[in-house]
Amino acid sequence: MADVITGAYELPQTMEGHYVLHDLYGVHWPFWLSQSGDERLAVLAEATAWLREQAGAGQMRSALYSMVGQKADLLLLHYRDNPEGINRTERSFRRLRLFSYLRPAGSYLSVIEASLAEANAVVLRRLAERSLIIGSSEYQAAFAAEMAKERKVLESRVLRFIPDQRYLCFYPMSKRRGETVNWYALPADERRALMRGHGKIGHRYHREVIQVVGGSIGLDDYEWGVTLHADDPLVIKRLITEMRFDPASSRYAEFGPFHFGIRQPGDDLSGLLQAAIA
Ligand code: 76R
Repeated sequence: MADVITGAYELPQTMEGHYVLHDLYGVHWPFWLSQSGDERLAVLAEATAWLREQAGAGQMRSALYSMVGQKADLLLLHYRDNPEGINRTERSFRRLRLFSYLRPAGSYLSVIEASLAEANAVVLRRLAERSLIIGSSEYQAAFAAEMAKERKVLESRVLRFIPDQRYLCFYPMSKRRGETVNWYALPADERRALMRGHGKIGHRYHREVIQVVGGSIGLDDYEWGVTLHADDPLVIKRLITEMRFDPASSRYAEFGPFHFGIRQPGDDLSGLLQAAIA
């Protein structure tokens, strides 16, 4: 509570990387299916070439998912260096002939985020093992050198390519700001301890699930967009279930709608749109 009374609060330190757009569409199936085979082939050829160009050779900066359920038919996931890059991509998509056969089914903008708090704690622990005098210039130099290493590691995580696991689960979430339970009114130490607990659980899944957390305060309706990539759909279910019991989520998390998709091998739009015809 001291934080609240004095007004002295400590902001979370984060590092940001690529901007991310989750772009969801439904297909106007009757309209699409009423087109001649030639028209459909021409539309698909144009859209396929576009998607290939967007993905970048071997880079996975854009990827296509076939979505399960009625919320959407397809998801285009884009990673770009800045909002302009995202905006250029969505505008060029709207100019494709394919676009007239689609209906918007939602979008979400975020920027990949990593917490510097954990890196900071790791470095402090590492320095504690060396016999340096805290505050000395030697200590400060060692701290700076170790932090630079940690930043490099974090950089590779926030400036990453799209993971290519078969399944994707995407949902936006916020931390609760209620009158009795309020994440943002917690002292920084408590927030850090809760996130450490969260990270510990998460880390047990790190071989099976790639988590990409996009910060979206000021960018979209919730505070984060969480994307989980895995080859086993039930591991995603298990991980989210376990998180629900962890206080960082059980007390403080609020969730938006969930979206579940299957990676379309080779970003094959034709496969996705023609499969329903066969
Ligand atoms: O980045 C790291 O690996 C450090 C530890 C870590 C942070 C800081 C971490 C680890 N997460 C962090 C931040 Mn996460 N995460 C979620 C969800 O469904 C729910 O209940 C919540 C949705 C899941 C499933 C998940 C999984 N994480 C965050 C943040 C930012 C919050 C903030 O800063 O206040 C959110 C919103 C969030 C949400 N988390 C992990 C995972 C997994 C699997 C890991 C381990 C990653 C690894 O070790 O490779």
